[in-house]
Amino acid sequence: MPRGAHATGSTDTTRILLTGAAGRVGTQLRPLAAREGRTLRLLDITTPAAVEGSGAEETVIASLTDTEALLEACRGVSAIVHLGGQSVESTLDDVLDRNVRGTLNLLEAARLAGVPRVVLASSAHAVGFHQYDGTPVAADAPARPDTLYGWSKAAIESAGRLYHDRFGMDIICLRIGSWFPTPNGMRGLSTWLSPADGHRLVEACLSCREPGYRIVWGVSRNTRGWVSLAEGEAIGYHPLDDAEQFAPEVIGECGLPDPADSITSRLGGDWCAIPLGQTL
Ligand code: 15L
Repeated sequence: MPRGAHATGSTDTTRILLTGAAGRVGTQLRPLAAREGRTLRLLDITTPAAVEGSGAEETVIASLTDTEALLEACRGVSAIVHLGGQSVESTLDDVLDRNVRGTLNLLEAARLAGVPRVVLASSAHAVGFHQYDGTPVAADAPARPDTLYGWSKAAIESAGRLYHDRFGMDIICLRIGSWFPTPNGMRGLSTWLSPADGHRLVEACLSCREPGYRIVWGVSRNTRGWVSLAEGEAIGYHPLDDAEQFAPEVIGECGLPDPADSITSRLGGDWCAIPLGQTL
């Protein structure tokens, strides 16, 4: 095992650090991840709102740039679910500070505090330029970012690889499609991750034995899906939801895509054509 390594195989989920806990996905996850005997330590730059159904929680108000606060926040947790940072396209400074530096700061704090497992929220936009051609896109398809944001997510994945290879930490990167209560438009029929499946995925990441470093897709079992579910199934993620139930409504609203428009079958959709580095 590499120098400074932590033991792998941890399945203790009694105290979990959740970064970005006040954000959209963090807020959806909190009540789902609540369980007897588990405390969620919530970290964000703003106070997370009270959420019905959430369980035992502790709050840390801190930025991903505050290395001392991150180290304190990492002490005594058995795993980290890292959702924090920039979640849409923005300036180079924003994605560098909030995603690249922020994630490296967190990984270093996790290493110093002896946290054996970190789940990193990556994104479909890290591979947004891949085109679906009828064969499911593998979870570890090479990075093909569609934006600076997508590039920063690819950098996060590689930062995770560094911390796994150097220190033996378990690092699971989630290429999250579209985590929303319902599919967000036509592309969402292929990329949707229901909150319930998002929760199933996080629990699989927390409880699987000795994952090492891996990348898995964060999508539901969508009839029109573009990506491979095999890598997720290998760690016990068995999605149950399918965006197809929303298809009539979505197609009614958006109309069918133009098959001649190649953007519509790229994983990143119209993010492949938005101005680079402009805040959405
Ligand atoms: C993402 O990575 C974003 O964080 C989220 O806001 C959605 O835009 C999602 O991708 C998506 O592509 O639907």
